[in-house]
Amino acid sequence: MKQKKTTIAVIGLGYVGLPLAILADKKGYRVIGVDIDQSKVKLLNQHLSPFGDKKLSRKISKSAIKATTDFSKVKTASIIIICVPTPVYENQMPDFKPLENACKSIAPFIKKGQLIIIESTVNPGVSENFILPILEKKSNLKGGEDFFLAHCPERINPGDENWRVDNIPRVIGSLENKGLDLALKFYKSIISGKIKPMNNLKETEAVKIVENAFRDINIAFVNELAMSFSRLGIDVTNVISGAATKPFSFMAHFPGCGVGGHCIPIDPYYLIEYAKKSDFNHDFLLLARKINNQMPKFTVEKVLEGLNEKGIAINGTKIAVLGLAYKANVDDCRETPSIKIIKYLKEYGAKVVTFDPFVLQKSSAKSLKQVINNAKAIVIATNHDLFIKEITSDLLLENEVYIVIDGRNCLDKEKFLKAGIIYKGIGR
Ligand code: SAJ
Repeated sequence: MKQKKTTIAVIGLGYVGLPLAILADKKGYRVIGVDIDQSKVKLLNQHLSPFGDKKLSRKISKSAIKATTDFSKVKTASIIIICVPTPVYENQMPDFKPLENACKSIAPFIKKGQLIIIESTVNPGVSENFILPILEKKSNLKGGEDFFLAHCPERINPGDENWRVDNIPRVIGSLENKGLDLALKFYKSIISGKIKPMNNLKETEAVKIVENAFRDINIAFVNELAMSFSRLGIDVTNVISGAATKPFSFMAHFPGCGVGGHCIPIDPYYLIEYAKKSDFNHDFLLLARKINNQMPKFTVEKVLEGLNEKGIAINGTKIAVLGLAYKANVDDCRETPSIKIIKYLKEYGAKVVTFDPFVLQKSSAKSLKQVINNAKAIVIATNHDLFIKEITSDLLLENEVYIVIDGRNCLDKEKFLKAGIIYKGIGR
């Protein structure tokens, strides 16, 4: 007799929820995907990807995920996994509205014995003090007894082919042991990476914030070095590569035109704001954020320097910004530094044109040739493989472009300098 498939419901079919839903489907679960975006649901039920990711499209075409906007469908699931975004407002305060709405939408349909897992990134205390009361109130059930609540912070790394949702190690915490056991059993059934049980929800919530704040402060460290070494005439990327020969106690990070994405520039603010409630100021985390937020302006200063060396005023001059996505070879523009670079250039009166092969719908030019045509300077804001391959000194000279600002230090500086092109990197 064929064993009945366990049904799981994934709430939020974005960069986190969709890969998880596809993986669970592949591992033999019956998967219901719930999203508020009707167009995304329609595409998925036609086995089409709502994202540009070709690999994901192929996996979707082979999956049996049932997508819906109807939250009542979660009542048939044994496990409900919430993977909705947790952005920050303009003032960097955490915006829990998507998470609150998701919890309020599923709560009326929670059944006894169900396990609810939060994958969204939240600061310590949110699962117990914010999410649990919503679930209990709207379901008239008791968390930890009638239903179980666990937290397993997402660790998706968009574009990474080595570390994927099926093999990235995870941490899990819960209100109590039964929930922890159920969650461990689920994740061990779909993930080959190590699954580490934590002592409680707060520790688990803190893990994700700490791992991303770690990255943010390390990027800020090299960004500050870049601004300092830029004045000292020292190539910071060579120095970092030298330091990286030390086989222990050093982890290379690299300076750039800014820190984007849905995790790194956002997660530290969760801890900064939460700690304030206990009258503690994370001065160091905040300083790192300020340094990283300076980088788009620093990049535009390099544009001004380059134009100045050619005696060109920026006002009315065409500047090509290459790259809108926040990191290489993805189409995600959340918190992308490019937006600030474009804003500052426009404030100086530049005529800005943009091109990103992964984000064509937002690009003002539709090809590399078009964006470079008649530009007096180009700014590499995203180190897409295409740019590294196609942006050569010959191409620039053919188009009479004599200034290149390499916001990701991804081009061969020496080649451009030899060709008589003004090359300015970030700290090199
Ligand atoms: N960046 C730098 N210098 C660096 C590394 C990154 O300026 O040395 C910039 C990138 O250009 C980008 C931003 O920082 O604008 C974020 O880059 P990222 O490589 O950290 O990419 P993310 O945002 O996709 O980070 C994810 C995170 N994964 C999760 O949150 C689950 C992060 O924890 C990972 O450390 C990161 O991938 C990774 O290691 O690639």
